[in-house]
Amino acid sequence: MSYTLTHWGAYRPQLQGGRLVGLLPTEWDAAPSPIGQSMPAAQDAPYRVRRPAVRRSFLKPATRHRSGHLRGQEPFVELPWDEALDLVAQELQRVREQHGQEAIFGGSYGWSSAGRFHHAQSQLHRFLNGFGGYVASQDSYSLGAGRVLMPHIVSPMDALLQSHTAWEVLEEHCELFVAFGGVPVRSTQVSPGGASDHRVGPALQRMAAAGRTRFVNISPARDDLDGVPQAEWIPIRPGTDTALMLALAHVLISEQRHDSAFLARHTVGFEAVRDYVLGVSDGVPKTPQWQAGLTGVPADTALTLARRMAASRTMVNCTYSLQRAVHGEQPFWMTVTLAALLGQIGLPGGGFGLGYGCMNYVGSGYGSFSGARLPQGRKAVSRFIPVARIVDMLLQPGQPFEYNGQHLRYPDIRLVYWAGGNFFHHHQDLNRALGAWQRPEAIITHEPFWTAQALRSDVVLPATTTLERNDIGSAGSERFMIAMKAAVPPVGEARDDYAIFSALAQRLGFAAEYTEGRTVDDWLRHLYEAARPRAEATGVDLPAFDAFWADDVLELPRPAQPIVMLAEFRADPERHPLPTPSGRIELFSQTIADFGLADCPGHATWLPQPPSDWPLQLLSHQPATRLHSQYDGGSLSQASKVAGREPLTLNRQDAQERGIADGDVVRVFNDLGAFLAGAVLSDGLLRGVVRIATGAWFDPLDPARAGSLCKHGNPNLVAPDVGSSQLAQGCAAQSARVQVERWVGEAPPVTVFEGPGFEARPAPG
Ligand SMILES: Nc1nc2c(c(=O)[nH]1)N[C@H]1C(S)=C(S)[C@@H](COP(=O)(O)OP(=O)(O)OC[C@H]3O[C@@H](n4cnc5c(=O)[nH]c(N)nc54)[C@H](O)[C@@H]3O)O[C@H]1N2
Ligand SMILES: Nc1nc2c(c(=O)[nH]1)N[C@H]1C(S)=C(S)[C@@H](COP(=O)(O)OP(=O)(O)OC[C@H]3O[C@@H](n4cnc5c(=O)[nH]c(N)nc54)[C@H](O)[C@@H]3O)O[C@H]1N2
Ligand SMILES: [Mo]
Repeated sequence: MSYTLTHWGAYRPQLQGGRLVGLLPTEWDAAPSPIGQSMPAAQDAPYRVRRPAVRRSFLKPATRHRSGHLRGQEPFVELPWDEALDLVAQELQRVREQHGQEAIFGGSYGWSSAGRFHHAQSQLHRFLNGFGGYVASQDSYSLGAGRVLMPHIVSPMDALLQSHTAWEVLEEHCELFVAFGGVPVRSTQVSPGGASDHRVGPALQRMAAAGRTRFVNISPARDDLDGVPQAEWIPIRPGTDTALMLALAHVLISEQRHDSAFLARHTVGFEAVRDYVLGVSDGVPKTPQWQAGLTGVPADTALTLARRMAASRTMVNCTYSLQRAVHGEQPFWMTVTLAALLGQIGLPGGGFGLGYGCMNYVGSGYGSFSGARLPQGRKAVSRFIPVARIVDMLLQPGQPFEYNGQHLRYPDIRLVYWAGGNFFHHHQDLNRALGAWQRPEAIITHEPFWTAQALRSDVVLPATTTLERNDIGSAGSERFMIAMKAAVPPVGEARDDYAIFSALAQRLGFAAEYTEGRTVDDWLRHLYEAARPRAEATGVDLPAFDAFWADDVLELPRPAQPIVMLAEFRADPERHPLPTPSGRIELFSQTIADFGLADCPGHATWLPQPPSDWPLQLLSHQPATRLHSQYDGGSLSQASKVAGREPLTLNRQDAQERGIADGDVVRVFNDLGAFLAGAVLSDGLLRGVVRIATGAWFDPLDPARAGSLCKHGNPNLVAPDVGSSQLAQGCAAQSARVQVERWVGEAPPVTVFEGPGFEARPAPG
């Protein structure tokens, strides 16, 4: 029996008469993800891309570069592979000759699929580097603010995430788990590269049963700690957590409950923080009373919580979601500051977490060794943008912007090449994005499915899914490596990204460099063997490739010592300094202060959300029934829809005031745009907050009309396209304010899963 690996888990493909009929959970996974159920039917659904396709006006040389405004409104013409590849190669060459390498945007953000070799972004970046370079993107939508902030104050984000204290250590030692944003088990279904053994749900269950750890869920939503039924819920207004944390700090400092010895030896900048918290520097003491008006958390609750935190072995966790907002740097910085005041960083069960409940691998207890990886070639172009600033880039070529203390300018992009992402899923303010998307002269996308992005591309090349190809499945801090074996043949004329880029490299004269003369199976062997010495250096003894491939599954060893984050630094900060300028935790960062940014000063600071007249805060959380937009058409996601649309949770009273009942179609809107959704009424969501999962495929009522509403429930119609701050420029999707009303009359049906219109090829001449 062979296996496959997805971001949401390992499965055993089940075939009947050569057809994929199911994905069975593996024997070792105590909490397999149901998302796999969605995959078999999607394999050959109507929204599968079967053949290379070109947008009608792009096929005609006369209108090719003057029809960007028609993207998403025109039928496609299917072409034989050779002709589609000739067209793409010709466009790449033309843009390079006329505008240079810096006119090619290959940022191509997105999760694509598990599997180290067929990782679409890696293939694209290797290809474009071989071609002479491209403008890249930096950081992620997930952790834009965190990735830029954390190296200044503790260490790079990846190193931190891989060294989160193991759940088993928390089980034994943690007395109080204070969870900003909760620890939603639904998000821990995934790990980038493949959550091969789901550990968080079971760990929470054991902790709930043992009763040794008290859990406090500080979130607008009760279900953010649904893994622990007895968890205490402190509802909080979104975007205000920093104020509560500052008040907790106020109690600790004013009652002398802070750990002066830890602060003196392991941190810099305590004095600046103390003066700010006590109000010495700005005249505003950050008391429990002060925060109550901002957060909605009663002063007493804050006071008691601070004392409990000081008296217990306490883990302070903050989910990524808090930093995906305007001023998103602050909750992360303040989480670290608060944990430093408690002085338990580096102790088992204490300190801080910046991602428990965000991914399966965070706190898994496995080492960071991530196995095989495809070399991406030499970077010939150094130009980049912070990933979430793509629309600014397309709309404002040549304009200056700030990023991490650098004064940069946007390049002038003529060709956009994408493989493995869905821009019309992940980007904010889609109406503005649609305008920007008209600008490039050519947009090329590889996709297995007719996503909103594929529908708005000029050339769409059909990519295989993981089920249709061999690969090596492995991810950092995960338990298993998987020999992923093709279960079914490619659908239609789909090819894997490697085959597509190889054929293009052939046309463009660098095939030998790109392929190094290897077939896919040669590459798998090569990449695996190249990983063995790296594995050995981290104490992991990998068997030879043939043994791995024959065995299907390889279990990686757990480190001899359970992982406790920053334990060495705690024990001896002189011998194990942090990679910050001071070698210590920077509660005050001179570097950041010297950038002189009003929206990110030199220490954690209360900065309110931008003012707004829209009455409700819209949170867009990660979906339980899919990964982002992937498999939204699948059975699991479809079964979760309400009135045929993405469910929107409203507080019962907010709904009743608006005459909205359970199951109604509602319109969610602000000055940026609007979408329809299916109402779900709840007592477990704070008043003034509405919440919808991301990932409903963008489905405008009238694609030809600017500002058309989305019939299906994509929250990015109303989420603002602004940076978290001038420091990080991270995605700030959570800072959305809206109104909601009941939709009267017949609601338009969702049609996005029907795929595009096709047209026969025009007769020559
Ligand atoms: N409003 C709002 N927006 C958000 C967020 C939010 O909280 N709120 N969260 C943000 C976050 S954290 C993230 S990470 C992003 C996610 O945004 P994305 O990563 O762009 O979303 P996915 O739906 O995973 O898109 C991956 C695409 O790759 C395709 N694909 C899969 N395998 C292959 C392959 O082998 N080859 C090729 N060529 N294609 C493949 C899939 O079909 C899919 O369309 O969204 C962000 N957007
Ligand atoms: N099943 C599934 N799991 C996933 C993903 C997926 O698509 N599907 N995506 C993965 C990816 S790419 C990422 S980056 C991670 C993201 O992990 P997160 O960003 O942590 O996930 P979210 O669901 O956006 O947010 C978690 C909760 O935070 C709460 N929250 C939002 N804003 C605030 C706030 O201001 N204050 C407080 N206290 N709480 C707030 C919301 O109620 C929300 O339910 O999830 C990963 N996990
Ligand atoms: Mo993400």
